[in-house]
Amino acid sequence: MASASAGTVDLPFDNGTRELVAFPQKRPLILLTSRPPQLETPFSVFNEGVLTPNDAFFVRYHWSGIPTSIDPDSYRLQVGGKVATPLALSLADLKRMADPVELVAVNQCSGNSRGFLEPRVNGGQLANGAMGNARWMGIPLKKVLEKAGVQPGAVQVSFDGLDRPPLEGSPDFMKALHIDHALDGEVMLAWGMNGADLPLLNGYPLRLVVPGHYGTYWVKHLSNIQVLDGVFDGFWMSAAYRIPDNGCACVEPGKAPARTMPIGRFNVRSFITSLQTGSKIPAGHETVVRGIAFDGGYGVSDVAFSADGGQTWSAARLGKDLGRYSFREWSVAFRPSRKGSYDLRVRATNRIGQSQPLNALWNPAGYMRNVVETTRVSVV
Ligand SMILES: Nc1nc2c(c(=O)[nH]1)N[C@H]1C(S)=C(S)[C@@H](COP(=O)(O)O)O[C@H]1N2
Ligand SMILES: [Mo]
Repeated sequence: MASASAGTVDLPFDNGTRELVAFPQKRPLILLTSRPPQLETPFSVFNEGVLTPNDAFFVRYHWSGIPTSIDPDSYRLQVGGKVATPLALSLADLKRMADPVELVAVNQCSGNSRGFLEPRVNGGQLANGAMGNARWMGIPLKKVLEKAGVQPGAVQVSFDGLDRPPLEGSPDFMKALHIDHALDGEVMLAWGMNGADLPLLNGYPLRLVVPGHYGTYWVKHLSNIQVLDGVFDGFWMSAAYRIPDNGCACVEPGKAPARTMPIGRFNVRSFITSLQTGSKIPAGHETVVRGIAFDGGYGVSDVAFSADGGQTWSAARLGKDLGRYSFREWSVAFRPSRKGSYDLRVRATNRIGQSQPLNALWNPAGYMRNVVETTRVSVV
């Protein structure tokens, strides 16, 4: 499926050398695995604009049995279980069922940034590129569930896509949401991404968009929705994608959590995008430092910037508000007089006061990393 390598990049952790490879509809991206395709966005893309272009958007799959072509005319979305009327909907049915809605929202893998964990943990050794921000177009999931008629006693809704495990007996990738969440009017069935059809590798022709929630719930090539009268117990809910059930989703490094729960909303993160570790900037001149921040949907209220490794902080200016699920751009003017090395840090806070830890938290699966990042630059 992939074309030839377009060079390599070195991610800043041990064994971080990766090939850049172009898959269909994608520019060369950082290759984690090729079967199934798992591709990370080069971090420089996040400085190109607040929306992540479709051809640069990361790709994550669990099983190699992914669809390689889908006929939009014969595609159907099945809706069944505890409903009054089971449905089999074509794309045309979905597109005329309700007025389309658009939402700018971040999709981020639970294991984004896992490669930076110390001690290291199993799983895809990702840097910070398993995230992206797009303008999604579709209809609220609620409209489809209402059309099917959810029956009393519904507890959860499960979602399955067209991909399959390569071996019988391996658990099909399926996810579930509580019925109230599924009916909240925000969870979307999306066919559009940044004004175009979804790329095949991002879930063509239809995917779930679960604003503010980790990418694991954003089921691609969505083909089957079942309303359930109990808690879905499939592997990818009951065993995988679980976090320590405590306030920090963290444990002492190397320890196992006492209790776990399904992963949920994003925590708060922020990044400098205009400079990277090793960048050189001139002394005695103003450099505008820029970046992005986001959270699980309360909205970023403040971004603080430090040029002295976190001893003193000043407020960054927030950019245009594209909605509480979007990346929020920020910028700050930095005029260093002293030459030498500077540790630049950014720390975002959201509207309910959640922020980022100064020291990295740890859990066995390497989920939800959101430490305050440090970018070490030289002033010359
Ligand atoms: N059908 C299907 N949907 C899926 C997955 C999958 O393996 N199969 N992986 C999920 C995970 S873990 C993530 S992080 C997101 C990634 O979305 P993307 O590949 O469009 O970036 O897809 C989700 N949806
Ligand atoms: Mo993920």
